[in-house]
Amino acid sequence: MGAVREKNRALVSRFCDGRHCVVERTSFPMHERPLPTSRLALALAAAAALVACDGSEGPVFDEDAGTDAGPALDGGPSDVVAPRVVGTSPADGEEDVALDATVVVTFDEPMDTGRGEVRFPTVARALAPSASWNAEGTELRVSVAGWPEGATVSAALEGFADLAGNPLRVYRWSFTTAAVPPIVASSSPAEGDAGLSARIDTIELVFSEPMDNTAGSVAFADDVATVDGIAWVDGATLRVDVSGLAYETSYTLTLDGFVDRTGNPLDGEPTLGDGALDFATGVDEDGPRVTDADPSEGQLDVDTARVETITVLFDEDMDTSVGAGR
Ligand SMILES: [Ca+2]
Ligand SMILES: [Ca+2]
Ligand SMILES: [Ca+2]
Repeated sequence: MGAVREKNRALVSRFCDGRHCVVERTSFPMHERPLPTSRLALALAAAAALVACDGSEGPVFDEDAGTDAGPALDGGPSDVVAPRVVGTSPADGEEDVALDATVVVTFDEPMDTGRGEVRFPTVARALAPSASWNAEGTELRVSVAGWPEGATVSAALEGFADLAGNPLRVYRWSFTTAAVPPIVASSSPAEGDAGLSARIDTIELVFSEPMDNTAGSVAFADDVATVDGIAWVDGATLRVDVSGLAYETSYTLTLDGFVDRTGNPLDGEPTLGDGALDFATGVDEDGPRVTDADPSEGQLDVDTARVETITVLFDEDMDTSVGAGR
């Protein structure tokens, strides 16, 4: 059986606006009528407007890198076929996209690398995108400073054209980024530290990402010591003021209600093992410290005639069988 081949006719049209020319070939079966000229002109005018658009929002690629090289007006084979996108990464509809993912767009032919704009209209924050082409001009890579978490990102290609100036139709797709729970990246003392001084009065927790600084609380299990207060040093670092620690004692500092800035709860497993910071103090190797005296250190207006007693306070119980004041 021979294949039935239908004859086609083609209508080639050119529209120029002084800076740009658009050439479009419309083919249609012999038995059909071509698109009415008025409708075709409208469609091409819209395409020409896209080519001329300089993209005042979002990343704009170097306008000097290319020229409007339309096909030759007289004679010779010329490219009148619009370029197409043959693939994107992330793909349309892809989920759980890594927050450092590079967007890669592959075209079916070499493109004018001086044109075009990739926009991410649903992303509110600045992405600081940087774009680069492969040597053939068929693959565009866009890196950003980091996608927002758990977000649907819409992407749009606007103003792209092939080497002959044939515009790419506006191309849109979307993907969803991963939600990443925060973890405690490090702490001081660290999980499992032992032999520490009981003089610890500050615990520092460093999270893996900026946190919701209005959420979260810490406490010592069994109230064996006191949390005097917490303060965020920066968005990801929490200082915990503590007191009342004793020597040769194990402590468990529990963390509750901490979430990142998109509401993902803290994953306490990776660093803390069980979601709580465990550490232990060791034997007393700290020399006693004077915490107060009367008259006080450096006091200038002491009436020596009236001072009969000098009082010195230490920070711990002392061996009272040794020591003398002179
Ligand atoms: Ca082409
Ligand atoms: Ca997160
Ligand atoms: Ca632990």
